[in-house]
Amino acid sequence: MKKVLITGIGGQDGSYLAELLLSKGYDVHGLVRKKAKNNIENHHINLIPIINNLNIHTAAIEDNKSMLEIIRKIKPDECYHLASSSFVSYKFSDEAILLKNNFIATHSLLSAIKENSPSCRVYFAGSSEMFGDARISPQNEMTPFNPRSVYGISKLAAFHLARNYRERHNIYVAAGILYNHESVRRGAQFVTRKITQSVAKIYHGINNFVELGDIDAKRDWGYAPDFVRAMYMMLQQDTPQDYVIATGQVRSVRDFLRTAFAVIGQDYKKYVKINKDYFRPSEVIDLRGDASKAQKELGWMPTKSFDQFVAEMVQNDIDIIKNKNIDDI
Ligand code: GDR
Repeated sequence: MKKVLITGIGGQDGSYLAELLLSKGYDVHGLVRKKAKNNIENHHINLIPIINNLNIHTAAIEDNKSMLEIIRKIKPDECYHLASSSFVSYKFSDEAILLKNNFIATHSLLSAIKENSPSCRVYFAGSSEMFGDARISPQNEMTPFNPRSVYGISKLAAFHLARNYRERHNIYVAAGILYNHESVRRGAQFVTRKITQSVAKIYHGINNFVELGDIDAKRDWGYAPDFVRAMYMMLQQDTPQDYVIATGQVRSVRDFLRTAFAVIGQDYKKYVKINKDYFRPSEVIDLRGDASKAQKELGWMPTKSFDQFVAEMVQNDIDIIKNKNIDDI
């Protein structure tokens, strides 16, 4: 039985990956922060249905000593490093946290693997934000990086570190350069879920508008379970490599609104308020991924269309409210 460690197991991607690997017969270990361990219901609701099949460990991943200990104890065959601060913030006060959670933590994990489980295959979660204000579109694995946010810089620094461990220390590390990926498990701070939750509240008559930033901002949005499958595929290759995972189709927040409101038969224009506070200072321009390497070498293909997963997200949020006591909302 293969052993796997997933950092950030409680998040959108981590929980889908845990389900996928359980279905493949893995012994699944997950890392969560201390305060989450005894309160899975509140912190990691997505893990509740599978919690009895998981081995949950606590550690501050940026702390090298505790990571050395955890890796020595588990000795995983595969490790998916998904824990990170994932919200793209431009606030000065968040910069040090982003660097600690995205860069220092990656160093702590990789060095612990090198010391205590050097044959472990590692997946590193890179991001399209590493391309930032890309000069070429669509972007592929050869496109120069040009990050425009400290988030993108922290991910790119960790990406270089991962490559360095691969080339200098011979550790099997594959990196996914993942574009935005959404699902019913997406956090409410991201624009897609913010919109689908608002549509559901409008449908139930609880709210009558949604407040957003730049609705002409564009993204290459895919379906999270498809992207998680690509992570698994990357670690099954003979040689570790880096892959762009994206749909290649760009849509605006406005397109997302139009599609989501169409699910309840409404015109989004009646319900949207623009709030300048949500605008970002150096918004990236044309992030469109070219996943042809992953398609050719991994045989990866997305399974769900934009319209399909937007409808699924709206319906899910409508059902959540329907099944809740109105006082809980
Ligand atoms: P992103 O996702 O920053 O691309 O990072 P997010 O959903 O936050 O933003 C997408 C776009 O929507 C615009 N926008 C708003 N965004 C939010 N959050 N709230 C709003 O009210 C709003 N109005 C407009 C944003 O300006 C942006 O253009 C995601 C994360 O998952 C990262 O971890 C990951 O690395 C990248 O995708 C790829």
